[in-house]
Amino acid sequence: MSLQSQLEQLKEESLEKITASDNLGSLNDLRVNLLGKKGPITEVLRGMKDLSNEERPKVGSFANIIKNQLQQSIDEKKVLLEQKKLQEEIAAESIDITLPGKKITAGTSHILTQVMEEIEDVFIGMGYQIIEGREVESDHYNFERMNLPKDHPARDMQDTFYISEDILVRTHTSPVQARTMEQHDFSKGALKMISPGKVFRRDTDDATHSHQFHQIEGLVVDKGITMADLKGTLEAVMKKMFGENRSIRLRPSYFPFTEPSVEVDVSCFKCGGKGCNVCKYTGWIEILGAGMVHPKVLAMSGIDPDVYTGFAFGLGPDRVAMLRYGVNDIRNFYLNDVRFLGQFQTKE
Ligand code: 2U9
Repeated sequence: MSLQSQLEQLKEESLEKITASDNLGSLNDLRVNLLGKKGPITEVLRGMKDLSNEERPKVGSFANIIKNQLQQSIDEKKVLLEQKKLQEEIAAESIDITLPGKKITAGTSHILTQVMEEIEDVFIGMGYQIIEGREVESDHYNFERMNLPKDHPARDMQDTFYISEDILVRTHTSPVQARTMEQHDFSKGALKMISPGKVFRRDTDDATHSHQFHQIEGLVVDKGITMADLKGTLEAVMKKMFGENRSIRLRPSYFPFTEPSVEVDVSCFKCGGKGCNVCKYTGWIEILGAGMVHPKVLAMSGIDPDVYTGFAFGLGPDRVAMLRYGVNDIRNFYLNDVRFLGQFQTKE
């Protein structure tokens, strides 16, 4: 058999082996065996010494062509086998995208923050300013300016934590209103404000008392403000907070900083007034304290009570949240137990 035929046959056999190779390792072995120094092509070329000068270069170049063809075929096969290997690896490592993902629990704002912001929105809609003020106050603004002079019996109900003889943590948010009143420029219009925030009292904590709780107090001062404004405003607010079908009733009361003073009840949002566990079978829920700002309180803030009048009110967001969500212990709001707090997802 001529060398050329041998080479041709070798080529065919080698191509078959390359085609049959099914992994990169065996393909590499094949490359070393076929094209290496001890390979069959080199072996066949050893017989070239017996050829004529004319034949030798022809066979030589034919052998090179075959070597190049085999090299190319091996390279192509290598690419295929690498792709196949990659596919197998991907298949083995693949993620099942149909599996449910890990749930990320998003935080929520505290339920009291949610309730307070909702109430603030009602007042913003009615043109009120929101003023937060300070939590550490002076005896002067917290008590004196609210018509609670030293030794006034109502101070007993508002004992608090003292930083010094005259500096304390506020017992209500009223000092914010006293500070705002003395700054207000009535030539620019009525004073309409609410002050939401933390307040503190020296109380023994139980299901309905906490030494720290929240208030939202409101104040409107202008010429000609009457009890009718108080009633209309609070009725509108209660309807926005508890539903359009709500009504309110006023009962006489006493606060040192308002005269006359009233307690405000709202008809029960659960039973509509028929009587149920929420309203303790009375049909009414006690929700606000209010009154016309005491003339002395106006005067102490530099406002002439013969020219200006005002109404004020206070409500407890803790109580609103307890009623609305059926929370029977105020301390839940302050224990920071996420099993409790996590139940109140922020409404978007
Ligand atoms: C100024 C003048 C008067 C604020 C008022 C109440 C009645 C009241 C309580 C409700 C539940 C406090 O949160 S609570 O515990 N508040 O009953 N608050 S009138 O009167 C003011 C405030 C500021 C200058």
